[in-house]
Amino acid sequence: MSYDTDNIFAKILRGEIPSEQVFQDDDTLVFMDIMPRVDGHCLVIPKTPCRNVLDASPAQLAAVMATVQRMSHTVMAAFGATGVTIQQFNETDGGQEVFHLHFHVLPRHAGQSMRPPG
Ligand code: IU
Repeated sequence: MSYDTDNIFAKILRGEIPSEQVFQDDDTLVFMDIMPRVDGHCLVIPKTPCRNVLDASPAQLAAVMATVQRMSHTVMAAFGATGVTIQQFNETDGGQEVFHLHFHVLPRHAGQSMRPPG
């Protein structure tokens, strides 16, 4: 499958549409999900084009996962969470809606249910 340079996260990376950015390094960007399923729900993406895990290089996966781990600690501390859910979807039939690789990082609390998508 190909990479669509007009996907919404590519536009965020180019600064063409706004996002609430909370962290970046040379290889990755983190911003808050616009439809958060829990408080503190953020998304970690690579800065380079990549459709999803099926399309990712080992270097992209390594960079993104390092940031996922870092942000897991950050949002757990920031939101007083006692756990973290990490979600990731691939292709339409796998639940993917935006076709630029991203990991959801969701800080969690005891007994807390997640709001449904959208
Ligand atoms: P996916 O199923 O993991 O591909 O869902 C995409 C996510 O991107 C979903 O949680 C949206 O709320 C989120 N999102 C966003 O944060 N900013 C946007 O402009 C758009 C979607 I469009």
